[in-house]
Amino acid sequence: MANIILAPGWRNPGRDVTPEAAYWNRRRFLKEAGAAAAALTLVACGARDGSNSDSEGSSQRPSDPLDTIPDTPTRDLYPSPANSTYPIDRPLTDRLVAATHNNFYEFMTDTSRVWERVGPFEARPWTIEVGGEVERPGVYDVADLERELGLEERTYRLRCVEAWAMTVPWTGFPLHRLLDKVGPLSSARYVRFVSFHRPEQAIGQANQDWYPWPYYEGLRMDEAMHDLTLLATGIFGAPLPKQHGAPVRVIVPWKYGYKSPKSIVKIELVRERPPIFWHDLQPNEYRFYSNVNPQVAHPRWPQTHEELIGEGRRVPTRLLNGYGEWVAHLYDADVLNSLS
Ligand SMILES: Nc1nc2c(c(=O)[nH]1)N[C@H]1C(S)=C(S)[C@@H](COP(=O)(O)O)O[C@H]1N2
Ligand SMILES: [Mo]
Repeated sequence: MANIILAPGWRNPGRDVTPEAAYWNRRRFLKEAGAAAAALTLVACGARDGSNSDSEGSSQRPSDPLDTIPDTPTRDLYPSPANSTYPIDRPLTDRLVAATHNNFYEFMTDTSRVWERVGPFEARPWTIEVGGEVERPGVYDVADLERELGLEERTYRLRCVEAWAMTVPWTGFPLHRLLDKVGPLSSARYVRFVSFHRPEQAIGQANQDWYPWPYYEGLRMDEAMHDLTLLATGIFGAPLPKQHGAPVRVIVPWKYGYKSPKSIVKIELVRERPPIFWHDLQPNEYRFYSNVNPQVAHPRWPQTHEELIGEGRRVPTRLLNGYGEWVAHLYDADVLNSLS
């Protein structure tokens, strides 16, 4: 990734935040614009076969942001009983606001339009491969895991490094239940997550080929085993809409949002600290730990405040996103007070 030119002034059309990808230089930007135009042309050609020809040119464009929930064999498990161990001090974000403000670069960098692009993505049925330093590696069907491990609802704050935040009820189970099931070996020190790679179903993977797809993330073993860390399969009492990471994603509420990878296909327990997608792209902006910390400014976004999406209200950022009572003991001052 040589020749990266920071373009702090560049903004997504119509957006009031600078996206994580603002390191694009003009050539890359033009490349995407060109590829997007080419893709539209292709789809527009398809439309001649009689499929609908709306302005997006896609016959698979959802008509509604909540029309993106895949057919789910475990629909009867939703809504699930609420677990209120972790109290919340903010009103819930509006469900439609959350479903139309998404970071999911596999589809599009414009957060307001991700939902329009997820139509072709086949999010069910779905399996996760769990392997590495475990006693019982295997390929697990998400629907089987939902039934076996038990679903519950937890309302968490989620804080994006772009300084916006939301408060939403996730449905899922703590990741430690799955890790206990597969039996971590004592050699397991970190957990590595990998998202899907399907350029034929995810237009952002097809036309932004400079990203090192698939998306990958990681946690330290104690972070992964912490009760706050969820594998989420639902939101607002229903299975996840595709733009939120259907059918299963990680949620780590005390870290910046990019530490919560969507639509994961692989969980691997490893000995060494795994590389992470955003750090590999911009090492001085994204670090492995990425704990929410108002005192540690990101090079492009001061982190002292955050905007509550849908409300437009700005509130002070809280250390560890307000979860310090439960996770501060995991870190020494070095980790907390550096960009990490
Ligand atoms: N696979 C994948 N996971 C991802 C992302 C992404 O682009 N791809 N974006 C991350 C970022 S930056 C944020 S803030 C959250 C946003 O989750 P939401 O769209 O459900 O609010 O997803 C995270 N998980
Ligand atoms: Mo984010």
